[in-house]
Amino acid sequence: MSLNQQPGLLYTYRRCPYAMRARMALLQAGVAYQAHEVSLRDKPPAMLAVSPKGTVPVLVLPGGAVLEQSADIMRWAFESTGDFDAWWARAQTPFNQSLWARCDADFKHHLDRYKYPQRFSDALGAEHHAQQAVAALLEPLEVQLQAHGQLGGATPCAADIGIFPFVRQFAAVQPASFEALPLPAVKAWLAGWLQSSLFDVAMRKPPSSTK
Ligand SMILES: N[C@@H](CCC(=O)N[C@@H](CS)C(=O)NCC(=O)O)C(=O)O
Repeated sequence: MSLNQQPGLLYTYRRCPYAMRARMALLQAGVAYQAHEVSLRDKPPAMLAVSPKGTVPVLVLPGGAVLEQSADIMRWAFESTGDFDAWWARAQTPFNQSLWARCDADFKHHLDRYKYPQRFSDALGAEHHAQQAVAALLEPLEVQLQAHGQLGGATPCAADIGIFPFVRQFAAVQPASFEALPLPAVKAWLAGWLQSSLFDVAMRKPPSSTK
């Protein structure tokens, strides 16, 4: 951020995995932002005025431009600061792009049905969705992480922080079942991100928040 520029306004929800990946990218890129923690049940009219679709995160830039997809906020964070250390560029390999797409589509679909079986009228059952989620994302993730440690290679890239919040959510549904999975590299990767200062700072509660 240049010295005379105001920070952007980020509408966010602390526990939302899409908002987590956006906050982590902004922090990693060193982009200052003003966080506005929203209640998903009572979204601020000012947010809906600039982004009627009503999902978080939404970033309103000082010039008035609105970024309303988490991946767009991440890309903007890295590219507007020169993509130092190529965090964004290294996420653009065909493998990382395919894994990211699986995360946001199939994995999220099955994760929601595993986590909230009562919300979905679906006869397949939570265990079926857990297995499908593992096959869609965690197994290919395991192969990559066994070879390189991070999706960025030896060091992380935007795909690591883009996907990590969703794997965290999956692991938290039934921690004992997750621990029993034969995915040692995914578990080590997840543990590393959970202990990272980047995640710690991204999860700090705004002063007025009670959530
Ligand atoms: N494709 C969007 C998805 C964002 C999203 O679905 N966020 C959820 C919270 S985790 C949301 O705001 N849902 C609206 C609601 O619950 O009313 C993105 O990548 O930013």
